[in-house]
Amino acid sequence: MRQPDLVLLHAPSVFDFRRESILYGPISDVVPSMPIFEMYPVGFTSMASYLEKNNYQVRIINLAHRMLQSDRYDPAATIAKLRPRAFGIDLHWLPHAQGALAVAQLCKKLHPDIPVLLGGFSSTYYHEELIERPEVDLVLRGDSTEDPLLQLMRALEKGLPLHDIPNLTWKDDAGAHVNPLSYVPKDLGAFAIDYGYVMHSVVRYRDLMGVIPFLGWMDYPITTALTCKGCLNTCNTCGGSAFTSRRFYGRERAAFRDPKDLARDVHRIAEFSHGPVFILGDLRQAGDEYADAFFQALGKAQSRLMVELFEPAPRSFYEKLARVAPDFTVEISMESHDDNVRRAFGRHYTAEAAEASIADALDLGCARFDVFFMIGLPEQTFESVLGTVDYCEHLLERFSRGGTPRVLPFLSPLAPFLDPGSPAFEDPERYGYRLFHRTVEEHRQALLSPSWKYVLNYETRWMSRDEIVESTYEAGLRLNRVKQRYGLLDAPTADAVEERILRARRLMQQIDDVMSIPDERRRQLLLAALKPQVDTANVSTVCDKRELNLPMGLLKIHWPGAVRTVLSRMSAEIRRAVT
Ligand code: B12
Ligand code: SF4
Repeated sequence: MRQPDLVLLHAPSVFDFRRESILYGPISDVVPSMPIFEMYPVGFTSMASYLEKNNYQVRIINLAHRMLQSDRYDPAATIAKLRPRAFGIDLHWLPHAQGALAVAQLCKKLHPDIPVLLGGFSSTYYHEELIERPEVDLVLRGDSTEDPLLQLMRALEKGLPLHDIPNLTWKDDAGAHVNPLSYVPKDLGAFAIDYGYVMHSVVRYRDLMGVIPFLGWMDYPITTALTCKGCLNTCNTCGGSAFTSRRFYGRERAAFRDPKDLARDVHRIAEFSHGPVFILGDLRQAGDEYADAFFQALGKAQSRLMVELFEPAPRSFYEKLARVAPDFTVEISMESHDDNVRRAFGRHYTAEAAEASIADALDLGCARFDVFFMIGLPEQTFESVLGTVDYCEHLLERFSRGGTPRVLPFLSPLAPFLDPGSPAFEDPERYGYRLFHRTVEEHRQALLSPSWKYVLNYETRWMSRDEIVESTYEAGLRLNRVKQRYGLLDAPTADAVEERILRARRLMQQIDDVMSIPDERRRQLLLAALKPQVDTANVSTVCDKRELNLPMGLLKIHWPGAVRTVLSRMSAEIRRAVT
């Protein structure tokens, strides 16, 4: 089998998570991943398919997923067998600071002569620190790297100089070089996510587990379709905001995909998956005309559409949505029940407006409305967090039909990190934050701490780290029972969640006690002894992750469509090779 030209590796957030005793806490309860964040960036597929179209072979290996799947899986053995022109590793989400750098070290140790490339948002923010590390040779910056990556692959293949490759930070004997961040495309037409690439690569490398986006995807194959790069809003803790993009990723203004391309993506997904399609980014961000053009191009959705709102939508939006996707679902992040906290976070609408919008959506057939709240926000106190739980109950009371709630509230902490590059990270005092870690190295070390309290990189003027943790558990306990009362959870599930929260709380206390022991060796021994209990408290701490899922039929993957997609990719590849 031909060696791939580029291998893209996705690390677990903590490389040795199978051995380390770490109480991760509810840091990933409201995303599909486990706490080691095994999901790789969706940009892996767009980079891979762009290079493939230009005759470079790319292999994605989700090491995190493979390691989760099997205790015996040895990432070093996999990497040792590979000999690409470069290894690419995402340090996109900062929670991967430890794992991504450990994988980089492993690649360097096993293949000292093969360049190690880092990319993603966090790599962009920290490129100057990263390039100083011996395990990192190259950093490709920016929110779009497909074309610079192609130029880099050509330069590596032909031994050309690296000076002219946009967005690249690199080093040679003379030291580090930072090429201009000049590639920031406004037109996203060329970067469609080629879902066929993934299926084809399963066949080519005979490796299904290595490309699966997250544990459990085969049972719940949710797929995303992307509306834009960047964002028009600035939420104060967000590292993907307009402020951050402008200041650190070179993007002056968000760029939007052609609504026809977006509609095509939704149809393509339905060819191989019976799972829901999550439209990333509010469809109305680029104006109502954008949403209208999308609905028109879509015609009728073959999949269940999940749409995201950045602010409450008017009734007319749901009317149009219901015509193309009658069983649509919606999600909105209200962050807090308190208008002042929401405003301090950077969202400028009232709870009253949100409720009016929810009422309209449900009236027009919305199958489920998910509302997300967060802990660790500016101006948010312990009492305010508990007030949010009461508000969740109010939502369930108001939006039930025939005893069945049609709204699903979620409450989780802003964790583990305040995003680098966000307004609050850049100017913590102004927003009432106090930072504990700033550099990559500080975050890398923090990730090895025994509990999520010590991993958290912040506390606020209104809540200490202890209070953030305690309010999370207390609110989790209360919301769990509220959900049971309203029939969203059956008694055994609610009991199990409560048991996990109580166990996590006890363990937190035990870990704090151990941390107060001065003798380092004894501390390590005691922490290691806690691992079996810690592992059982690590998944779905404050809510059961399965609550996120929409009900699905027995058939999850549309196999005939998947095979057709693979065959058409293979014939395109043969055609390209012949011409
Ligand atoms: C969609 C999204 C998600 C989706 C993930 C979809 C996916 N698989 O990628 C969901 C909702 C699951 C999610 C979860 C999380 N997210 Co998120 N997410 C976003 C969002 C809104 C858009 C990102 C996006 O789709 N970009 C478009 C795609 C096509 O590009 P891309 O994947 O970024 O890849 C391009 C570049 O980044 C770069 N690149 C990326 N990796 C690599 C690697 C190499 C080697 C190279 C060369 C280049 C490169 O090139 C790619 C191609 O152009 C951003 C905010 C924003 N406005 O950007 C936040 C954002 C990226 N997420 C963030 C965070 C914190 C998280 C979570 C950690 C939150 C949590 N605690 O649960 C989790 C982690 C999930 C995991 N790994 O398991 C932060 C990251 C801040 C930071 N620097 O750490 C952001 C900036 C804002 C936010 N707070 O939401 N997220
Ligand atoms: S959190 Fe706010 S700033 Fe960040 S992507 Fe969402 S809407 Fe945009």
